[in-house]
Amino acid sequence: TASFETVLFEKKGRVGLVTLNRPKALNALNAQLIAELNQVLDACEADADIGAIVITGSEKAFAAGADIKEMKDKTFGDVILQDFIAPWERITRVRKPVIAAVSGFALGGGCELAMMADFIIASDTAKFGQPEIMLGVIPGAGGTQRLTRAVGKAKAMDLILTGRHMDAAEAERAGLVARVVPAADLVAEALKAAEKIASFSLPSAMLAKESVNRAFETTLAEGVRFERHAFHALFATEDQKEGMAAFAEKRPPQFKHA
Ligand code: CO8
Repeated sequence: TASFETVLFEKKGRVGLVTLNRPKALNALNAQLIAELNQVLDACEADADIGAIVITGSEKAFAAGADIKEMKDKTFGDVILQDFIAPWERITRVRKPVIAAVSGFALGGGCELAMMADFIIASDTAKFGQPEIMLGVIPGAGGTQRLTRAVGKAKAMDLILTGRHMDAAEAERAGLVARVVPAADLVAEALKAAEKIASFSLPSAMLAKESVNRAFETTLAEGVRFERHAFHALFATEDQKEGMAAFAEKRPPQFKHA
């Protein structure tokens, strides 16, 4: 496996485990980290033996936002010509399931990165926030849109306009995170969930994810039509035959991810 400076990568069975690794900067997201993360995601997508991806940080920080020191002197000309932030969206085009395992700070771009995953498992120490307003800007990697869809207008406005942090319990109540687990178990629990997902037929997991995402991008009628076509298409896979035969024969299925 290629080695990088700002992210660590390990294969755990059929799961790709990506660890953000700029501990001295609380995993602040700079251009190098995003470039390396994107290379790891490309490799996970290309690897037929990976069925799900977990992205995590350290116990203290998932990521404390975009790297403020790197961005502070950029001009309008710089950011518009570079299309600053565009490379961050690579993760939203990953077709395999992605879990964000969040401990400690997930602020600004860190919260936005976590929200680009398919779901978030948080440790009881997690803190979420969009504090960009305190820096004279606003969220720039989808925070105003994804947070609002996740928690509704009232709490999104509260967090984005005041810059306050939300703890794990509040984030779970609000629907931002799927589960909260003790900090010491975070990575093990996220890997367990990812291993379970990766044990199922990959085509079905990919179409399940794509179908859920349609709920955010189209009307109910179009979304249901998309789901119906995807459901029908899965009857062309060997895994559908195997999954249903195994149920009828009272044995575990042997999926081939095909
Ligand atoms: N950027 C750069 N360095 C950072 C960042 C950051 N976002 N966050 C922390 N660090 C650095 C600190 O500067 C410090 O470095 P040093 O030791 O060299 O002084 C080190 O990490 C440790 O941080 P602290 O000493 O501050 O640790 P504390 O435990 O006292 O505080 C906090 C932790 C509360 C998380 C605090 O560090 C903090 O408020 N950080 C900034 C949080 C923030 O404002 N995030 C939003 C950034 S803006 C953003 O994400 C815009 C997204 C839009 C898209 C942008 C795309 C690029």
